[in-house]
Amino acid sequence: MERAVTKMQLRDGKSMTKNQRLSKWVDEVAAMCQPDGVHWCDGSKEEYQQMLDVMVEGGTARWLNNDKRPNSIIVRSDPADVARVEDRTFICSRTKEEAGPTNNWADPAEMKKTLKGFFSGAMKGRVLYVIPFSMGPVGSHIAQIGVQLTDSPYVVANMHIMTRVGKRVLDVLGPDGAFVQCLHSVGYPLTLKDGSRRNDVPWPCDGSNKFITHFPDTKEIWSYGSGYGGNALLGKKCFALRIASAMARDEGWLAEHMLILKLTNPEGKSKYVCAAFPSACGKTNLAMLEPTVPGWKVETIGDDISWMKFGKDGRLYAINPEHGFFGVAPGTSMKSNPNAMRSLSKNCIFTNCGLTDDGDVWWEEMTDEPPKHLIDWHGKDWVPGKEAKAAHPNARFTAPASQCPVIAEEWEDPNGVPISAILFGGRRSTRTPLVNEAYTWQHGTFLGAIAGSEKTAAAAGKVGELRFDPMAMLPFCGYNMGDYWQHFLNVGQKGGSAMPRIYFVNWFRKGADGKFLWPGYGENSRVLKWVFERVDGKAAAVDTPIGRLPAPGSLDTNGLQVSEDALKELLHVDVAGWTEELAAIRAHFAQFADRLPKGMKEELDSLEKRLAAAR
Ligand code: OXD
Ligand code: MN
Repeated sequence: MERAVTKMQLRDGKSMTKNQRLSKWVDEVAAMCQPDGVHWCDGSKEEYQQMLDVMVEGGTARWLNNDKRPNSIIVRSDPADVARVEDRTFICSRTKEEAGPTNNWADPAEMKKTLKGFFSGAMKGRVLYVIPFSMGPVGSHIAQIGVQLTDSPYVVANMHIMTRVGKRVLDVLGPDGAFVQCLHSVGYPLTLKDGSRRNDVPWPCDGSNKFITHFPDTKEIWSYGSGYGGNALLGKKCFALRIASAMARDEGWLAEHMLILKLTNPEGKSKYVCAAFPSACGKTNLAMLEPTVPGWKVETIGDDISWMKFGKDGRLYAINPEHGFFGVAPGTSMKSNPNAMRSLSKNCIFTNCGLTDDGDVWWEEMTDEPPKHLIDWHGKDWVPGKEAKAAHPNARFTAPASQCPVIAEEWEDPNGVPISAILFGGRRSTRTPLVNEAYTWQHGTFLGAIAGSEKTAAAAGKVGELRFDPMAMLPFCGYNMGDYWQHFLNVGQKGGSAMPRIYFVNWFRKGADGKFLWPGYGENSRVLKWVFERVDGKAAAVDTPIGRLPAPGSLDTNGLQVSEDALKELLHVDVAGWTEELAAIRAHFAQFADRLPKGMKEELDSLEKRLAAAR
């Protein structure tokens, strides 16, 4: 296969910046990785189109039918490169303790030495792209700048959608502005160390040598061997969560794995809510929800990440650091998330989805009736009933956020939006009620710290066993989780009564028959309404050992197709079950030893006492 990239006009963009540190770093990386050329990205539409052409000409992508999905491509990855690789993800802080028991740690100097071996000559035969990007509206005081160096046109195109790229970012960076260094290579040089040459492949990667490494002390990311999603689009999980969480700890703000939504009541009053759920628990669906409660409106600010800083009024203001949606495709449909489907109508990148005979995409559950034939994500013929999936379960769409029909007009406000409530959630079939309000910020931090999901039959381990995923940050916290909880408590102390209220929600409780008790999706607006009215001091609640639950009649059930018994069960506090769970919480906390905040111990003891009193 000939390299289309040689036909590209490369831009020597050194003159685009006066930032010496940046120019020097690009030179150093070029000397180490030995690309054929260097291209500085200006972030223009033309450049984006050129990247798509490069991918199509090089065999990485193909155009979808322009009448059905204008200006959109489909890409198939190597089957050895389909998801984030948590076991190959490292936090290289000074000490192992700083990374904590929930992260893989590696010594920073050792890791750099190992990686230099892999990166040397890694870009031979390729172009090194320099991508200056802003996480958050360019110039916002909450935003941060990064520069990604990569040899992947797929990454360049995705970064164009997911972040704000180009010259305007360098202008804000100025001669001595700070930026996060994000170095990436797919790890597939076209000239090998012994001098032999090889042809390019549609999805170059190094399937057996992946390293997703973070250096929080020097604010660097080095990612090698994978071209997929969170491993390769370094602005997202690597920067906006792992590195940013460590920056937030040092600087007194919050970098969270949370959607941001705007909720408006029938009187036209709006509040902003953040919500953290583990991956694949419906964050994108909640962020774009169509309420079933008449007169209420949900609009989207972000679907995955929230950066929050204190405003002059002492409240927490959030921005969405991203510029697009990198969502899981399977399961997304006009039923589960019509606004996501509408966001995908054009200008999108689809990865590992099925390709229909009329040149469109399809994935499991997209429509009730599957197409009669398609080409699956492996490039093979697929017909309904075939055991193999048409789309990989982690198939993704990359879509500009501006295409979402319910994007809030203030989604790019550089000052962010003031947050009234934070929801934590997980996937629990028992015990955890539909909604539960924390008594205090400290109690809410505790509820976030014990968030988790039950293992399903598909995963290793005992079915029903709880996997704690504190604040949905387990794979994304860039430092010791115990210190992270302490930071959460410190921020709460600083904000005092101006802090958002904290809630725990669970859409996944099941009845004795094993069926979900709550219909979810648009009906979740009933819970959002209760939260809104609690913050407004209008909805009533009852105190229980685990927190404040909706008082009888305070949750709007008008028109809801759920039986009285199911509702009772959804709001029932299972004192015996929670008492049983205390041991698991103690064991979860014990791993943090002396880094477990005193406030967390206090909350656990108080919970135990309240449960004992209720027995
Ligand atoms: C994501 C994730 O891709 O959480 O957003 O895995
Ligand atoms: Mn996520």
